Amino acid sequence: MPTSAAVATIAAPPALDELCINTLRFLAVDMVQKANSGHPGLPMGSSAMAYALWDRSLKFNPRDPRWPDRDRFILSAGHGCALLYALLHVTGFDLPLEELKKFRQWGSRTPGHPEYGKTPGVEATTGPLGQGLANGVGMAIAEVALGARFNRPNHQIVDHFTYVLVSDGDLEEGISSEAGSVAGHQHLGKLIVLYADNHITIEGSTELTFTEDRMARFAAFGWHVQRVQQSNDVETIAQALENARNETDRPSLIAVRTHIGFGSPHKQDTAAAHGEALGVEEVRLTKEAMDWPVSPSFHVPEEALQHFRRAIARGNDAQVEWESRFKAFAQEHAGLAAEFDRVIDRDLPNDWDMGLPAFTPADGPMDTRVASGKMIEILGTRLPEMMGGSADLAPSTHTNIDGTGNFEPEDWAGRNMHFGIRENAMGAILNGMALHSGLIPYGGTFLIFSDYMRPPMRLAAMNALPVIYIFTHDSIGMGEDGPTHQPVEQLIGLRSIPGMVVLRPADANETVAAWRVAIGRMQGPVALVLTRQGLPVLDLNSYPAIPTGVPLGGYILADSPTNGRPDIVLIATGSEVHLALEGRERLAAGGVHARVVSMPSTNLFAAQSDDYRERILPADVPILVIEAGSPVGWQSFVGPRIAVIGIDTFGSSAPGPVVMEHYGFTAENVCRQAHRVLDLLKEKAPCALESPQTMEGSF
Ligand SMILES: Cc1ncc(C[n+]2csc(CCOP(=O)(O)OP(=O)(O)O)c2C)c(N)n1
Repeated sequence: MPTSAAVATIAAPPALDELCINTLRFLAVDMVQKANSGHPGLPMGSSAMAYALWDRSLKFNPRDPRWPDRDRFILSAGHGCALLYALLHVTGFDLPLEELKKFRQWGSRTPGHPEYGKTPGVEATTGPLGQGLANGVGMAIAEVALGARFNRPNHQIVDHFTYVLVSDGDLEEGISSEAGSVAGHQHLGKLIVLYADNHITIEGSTELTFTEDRMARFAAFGWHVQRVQQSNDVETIAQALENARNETDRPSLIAVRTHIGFGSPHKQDTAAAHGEALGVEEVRLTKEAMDWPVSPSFHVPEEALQHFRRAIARGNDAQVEWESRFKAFAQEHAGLAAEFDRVIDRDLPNDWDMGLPAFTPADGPMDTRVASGKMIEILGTRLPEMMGGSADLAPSTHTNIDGTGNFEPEDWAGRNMHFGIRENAMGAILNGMALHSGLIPYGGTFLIFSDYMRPPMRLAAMNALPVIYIFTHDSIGMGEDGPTHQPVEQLIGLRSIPGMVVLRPADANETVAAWRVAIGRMQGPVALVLTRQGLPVLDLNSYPAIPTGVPLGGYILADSPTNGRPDIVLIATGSEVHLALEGRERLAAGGVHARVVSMPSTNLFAAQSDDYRERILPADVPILVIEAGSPVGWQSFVGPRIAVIGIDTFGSSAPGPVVMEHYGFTAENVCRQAHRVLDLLKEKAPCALESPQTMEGSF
């Protein structure tokens, strides 16, 4: 068990630095203690290196957290977010001390892990380890790509660094190797990673699990690597950061030998400091050992605050200086400057979707992946901010934009990205590109391998990031490769991610409409699910509802001959729509009037009004669903009236019972919903449940 004597062996920084570092440390300790929940260890050990970065070099403006040329900082080890919140508060972001006191409570701006969009200054939602590091790679890619497009001689308007703070867990996750390899290969010299090398994870020492030479591993990826032995040695850490910035050809990893729970007499250097409050007594002992007032808690010494708050003037100066440079740039390159503003705001040019192709049956049969490829060609030419590629499947996913060149170290202006066979990193890199802003990122692979990129897709949905996925080979219809490559449960899996829009178009014309939805969606990811096999092209003269129907998720493609009440509704998606049309004809021959509803997106359909959905799927008409995928999820459309108490949004950070109650998981709500269903059945009325927690017809 380490003692306070062990603490004393670690060199102390000069007085003001030490005061500032301890301010961060004890704010984090007090936040976790007050919430009685969270992770004090990493903040306590990493405060000095975070301070070295934020105080000495990070370019940011607390009063304008979205300023385009700010440095990006990602806390990949999101569990240590008390440190980030402390930094944001003391440097003057709009995060009052009161918010720190509400750490992990319902409705606060200090959730249990950093959430993009909830807290000013938080650049990415992190917590799932490894993702933040790969987000950083995506941000660094965005920086060089935008630099290549917009910078001109004497006008460096895109010129910032991306910093990431990682823990052991981040580097243990496989995604760190995928992303590290991409960063090294691409020579992303402005990516700088600080590693809290504290030798401890949840189960104990890293000796249990993590014994390779991490420095050698990243050096092998092509990184510049440095070690700092003294975790509190601000000057040496600042010097290492300076070295890293001067190393322009390689990304940098700086391993700082930190000590989890630094300063805690009984918990420093133990896993006990990782994931629970220190405890009232240990907080007292730690504060006493480090000469910090035991009370009041949340103590911020005036001298430290004044020092930290210099960040406001510094940040303002940096931004003003950049704005004057941007003005000079705009004077010389007016069109380019306007274009820069447009892409940073993710505005679209007025005519971006004018004159998109209308395919005819003579063009078919056509795989929807091929139709998508044609759209990428067209849209990629109109929208230079589109940038993406595939995880080594571009010839199959049709994701390249011809004539734009490859994104590679020799040509960062290239827009065709070769992610290599690294789906997880691809997803997280796309997220980083979207978080950076200025690009419309997209990435493709076979639908089956979307499983490999589910973690970043979930985060894209949570962060409402406009990322586009192109998933081809979308069903057993892809054929010979067999069950390892034939997706079954992936469709419902994707649909079940709150905020994800999945579109599975039925032909080339629905694919055009699907791309229009994807590009037009400013917030939130879209998955385009496409066939490998050729499909007949639906004639727009016979099926004029396609362009307006697809954005609604589901629409009547072909109705019963009388246009009256159908005997049955056939719902189909993607390639199975053609089967439904054929079935409808055969049924008609036997006197059965069938309506074909094409439903490229259950997510979009579920978001339509009850009235619209009722019109498409009348309550008392039987339904047959045809989709070459798992039937799970369709029941809520096709069964008798069903009410579900479930969750169709992401959760919230607060004590468990509070969260459950807010999401409707109470006995009272069970009774209320049961009575509503009973009443509805009695009335035989169409179901119109309105509670946000009641997912009638959702997935
Ligand atoms: C993908 C993923 N798996 C598991 C976890 C749960 N988890 C949170 S922190 C952690 C490891 C803690 O070790 P380390 O990364 O070294 O952080 P430290 O102990 O220094 O705080 C784990 C397994 C997670 N957040 N993300």
